[in-house]
Amino acid sequence: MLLTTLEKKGLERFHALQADAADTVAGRFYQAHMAIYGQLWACGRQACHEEIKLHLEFLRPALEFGLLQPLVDYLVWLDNMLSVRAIPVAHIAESLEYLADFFSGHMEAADAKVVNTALLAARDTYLASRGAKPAPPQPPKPWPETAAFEAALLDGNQKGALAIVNCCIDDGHNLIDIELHIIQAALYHIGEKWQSNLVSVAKEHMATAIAQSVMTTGLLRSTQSGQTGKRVLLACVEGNYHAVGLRMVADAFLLGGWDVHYLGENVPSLTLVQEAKEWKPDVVGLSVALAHHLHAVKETITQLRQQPGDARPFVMVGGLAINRFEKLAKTLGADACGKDAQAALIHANRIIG
Ligand code: B12
Repeated sequence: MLLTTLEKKGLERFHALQADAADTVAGRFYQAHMAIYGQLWACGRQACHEEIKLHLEFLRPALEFGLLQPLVDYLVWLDNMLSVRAIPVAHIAESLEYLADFFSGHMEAADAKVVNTALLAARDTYLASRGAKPAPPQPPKPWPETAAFEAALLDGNQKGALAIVNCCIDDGHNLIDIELHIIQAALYHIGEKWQSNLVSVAKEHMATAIAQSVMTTGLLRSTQSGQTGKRVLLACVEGNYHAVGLRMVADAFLLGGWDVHYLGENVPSLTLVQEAKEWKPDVVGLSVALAHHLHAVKETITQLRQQPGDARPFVMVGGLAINRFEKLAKTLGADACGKDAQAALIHANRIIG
C-alpha cells in the first residue's frame, strides 16, 4: 500500500515533534495503564517511552517514502516479542491512536491528516494480521556444520566455533562461503531465538562477539586474489549498529583484491562523506539493517551525489532492511543493491571494470 507522503517542511515538523510526541504519549499511556505496566517492569515508564520512540522511527518511512509495511512489520514483531514475554499487547493499537491525537493538535491540518492516515492504516493492517508470526529473514542455505557452530556460539565455546571454521578452511572451502552458510545462517537463527525469548540479550551479544573474532582468524588464514587497484568504502549508516554483515562484505572485497576502508557501525553521514571525498573510492557500500535507518541512508546518498563528475562514487546498499524492501534502493538514490557479501562483490566487479 502506497500512502501520500509529507513535503520537506512537514517532515521537518514531524522530526521536530518526535521527542515531544514520545514524552506526551508515553505519559498519557502510562497514566492510563499504570496498574498493569507498573507491576510488570520496575522501569516500565522508560520502556514504554522507548517503544513509542520506536513507533515514530518506523512511521518515518511511511511519511517520507509512502511505505506502510515497515511500521506494520514492526508492530507485528513487537506484538510477537511482547506476547512471548507475557507482556500485554492490547495497548499497542491504543498507543497509535494517542499518537494520532497528538499530531492532530500539533501539525497543520493537511500534514496531520497524512500522519494520521498512516498511523491508523498501520493499526488496522497490524490488527488484521495479529497472531501471525512474522516471517523471519532467510539466510543463505545453512550447511550441516551450522547447527554445531550455533551451539558453540551460544555455549560461549570460542575454541569450538573456531575449530569448525578451521576445519572447513582445511577442507578447501573459501571464507566467504563459510561466513554466509555457517556464520550468517547461525546468527539469523539466534535472532529468531532471541525474538522468541529462547536466547537472552547477553547470549546474543556473546555469540556476535565470538562470530566476529572467528571471522578475523578466518581472514588471516585466507589467501587474497591479486590486487585490482579498486577501492571500496564500507559503512553502516548512522543509527545502524549491525556491523557483522558489513564486515563479511568487507572480507569478500578484501579477498577479491580490492582496497577496503571499513568504517564499521553507526557512522555519521558527514564523516562518511568526508572520507569518501578524501579517499575517492570507486564504490561506497552502505549497510541498512532496520527500516528506520532508511532516512539516514537517503541523506548520505544525497550528500555523496553532490560530488562533481568523476569524483562521484558508485553507491551500493544492502542489509536486512534493503533485502526486505529491495525496490527501495532506487528511491533512496542508490545505484545498486546486493543481497549478501558474495552478490555485492560480483556486482561491483561487473560494474567497475
Ligand atoms: C547481533 C544482532 C544485534 C547486535 C549487533 C551487534 C553488531 N556488532 O553487529 C545489537 C545488540 C547491536 C543489535 C541491536 C538491535 N537489534 Co539486532 N540483531 C542481531 C542479529 C541476531 C544478528 C545480526 C547479524 O549479524 N546478522 C548476520 C549478518 C551476516 O547478516 P546481515 O546483517 O543480513 O548481512 C548480510 C546481508 O544483509 C548483506 N549486507 C549487509 N550489509 C550490507 C551492505 C552492503 C553495501 C551490501 C551490498 C550488502 C550488505 O551482506 C551480509 C553478509 O552476507 C539479528 C538477527 C538477523 N536476522 O540478522 C538481530 C536483528 C536484526 N535485530 C533486531 C532488532 C529489533 C534490534 C534492536 C531494535 C533491538 C532493541 N530493541 O534494542 C536493536 C537495534 C540497534 C540498531 N539501532 O541498529 C531484529 C530486527 C527485526 C526487524 N524488524 O527487522 C533482528 C532481525 C532480530 C529479531 N529476529 O528480532 N542487534
